[in-house]
Amino acid sequence: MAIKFRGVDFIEFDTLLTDDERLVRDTARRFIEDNLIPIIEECNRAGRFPRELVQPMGELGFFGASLKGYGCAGMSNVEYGVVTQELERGDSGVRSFVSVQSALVMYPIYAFGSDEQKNTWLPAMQKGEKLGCFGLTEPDFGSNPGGMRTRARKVGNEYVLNGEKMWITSGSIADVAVIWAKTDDSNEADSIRGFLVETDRPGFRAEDIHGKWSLRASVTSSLSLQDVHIPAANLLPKSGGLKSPLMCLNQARYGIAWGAVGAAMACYDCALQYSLFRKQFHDEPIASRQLVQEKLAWMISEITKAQLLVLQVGRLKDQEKVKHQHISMAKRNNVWMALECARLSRDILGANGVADEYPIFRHMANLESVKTYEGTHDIHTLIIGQSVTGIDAF
Ligand code: TGC
Ligand code: FAD
Repeated sequence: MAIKFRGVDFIEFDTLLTDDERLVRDTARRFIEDNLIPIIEECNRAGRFPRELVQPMGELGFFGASLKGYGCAGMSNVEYGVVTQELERGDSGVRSFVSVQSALVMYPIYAFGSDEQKNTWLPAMQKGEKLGCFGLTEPDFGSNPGGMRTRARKVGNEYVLNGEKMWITSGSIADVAVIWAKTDDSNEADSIRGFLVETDRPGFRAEDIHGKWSLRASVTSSLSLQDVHIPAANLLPKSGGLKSPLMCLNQARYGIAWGAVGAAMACYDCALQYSLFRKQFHDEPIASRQLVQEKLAWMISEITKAQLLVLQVGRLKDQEKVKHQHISMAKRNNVWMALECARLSRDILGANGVADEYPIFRHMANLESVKTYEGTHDIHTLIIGQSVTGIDAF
């Protein structure tokens, strides 16, 4: 039984969006409906990233969408947000790919790069001709990236990089890796710097992580750098300190906060439609039962609150007033909300909820990763806690 997504808007949320924002949202929605929905279950089963969508997504301006110049679409943050919402309504792995390309690779080149680096990479990345990955996490340093062991040693006019990065989205399909490493030629506080490492350099290896039950349509790899020589000009000159990668994470976490709303909408709308045609007891739809209605009411209430939260964060971002703790609240709340919606929706579908004829279980499994990456749920709890108390409890 195919269920077609109808959109989710309980309190005329659309009236809070401008005409341009709705147009961007509707364009992304149509693209996902026509191009991703028909193939995503097959990709998920096969553990295949739908690479054929990269070029069309580039043509629609999805990569580096909120950057200005270099062929980028120059969207507002809210417009970029509604794009990530629709991407993740399709699949978190596809949204992940776009987040990494845009927020974690193009953004640091844009914010910390030299003119030459920007001209070399941004126009090609905007079109999807070149792909990127972001290497921060290491096998022993996930939530605490400041402890990283990867080192960049200055030797003449080169840097020599050594280290291991783990759980890197798009690692083995990337042309360039943004690698965060400690240097010995800066003071301790600023010693973490970003480097552009072309992935065909000798000593660079990317190996895919297999056996994931989550984000199966996304490539996840481990990276090994053994005496990788890069020109000193590959250093991102304006990067300095842990703050630099954290600034990139703010961009990506913001997109995730919108994306999670998309995943929740997909699950809720599917469960609502199913509950109206699935009949049990007295030949009546399960939607007529109070316990089922309670689940639907919970979901639509939480989705609505999440929409308002992320829209306000987006408006603040567009006014350059957003703080990183605002983004943490939106990421933490919205991903948690989406995972709860996925679990409740799965339950409403009964046995059908575990089949990939419906999108719900895939979203649920994907959201388990989304809850962990870009700062776990609990790390964002501590970021909010630090913000309101002034006390660091990490
Ligand atoms: P701490 O001493 O608190 O901070 C170091 C410096 O950074 C500043 N800062 C921030 N700046 C900008 N944005 C933020 N969000 C910032 N948070 C902190 C801070 O003010 C300080 O500045 P300064 O001038 O004093 O030097 O650092 P800490 O070592 O105590 O760690 C803080 C903590 C735990 C919040 C941080 O390390 C953290 O966020 N951990 C989570 C790690 C994480 O999110 N990793 C993500 C890896 S990438 C990924 O998952 C991609 S998934 C891809 C996909 O979407 O598919
Ligand atoms: P840990 O840090 O070991 O945490 C384990 C548990 O301990 C969590 O519940 C955590 O909340 C808790 N914990 C840790 N510290 C504290 C504390 N102080 N107080 C209370 N609880 C605490 N990284 C990249 O750099 N680039 C990528 O592209 C990327 N893509 C990813 C894709 C996928 C599919 C996944 C799953 C991860 C990806 N990551 C990426 C890594 C991701 O950012 C890390 O997994 C995440 O930051 C958590 O680190 P960890 O897995 O090492 O968990």
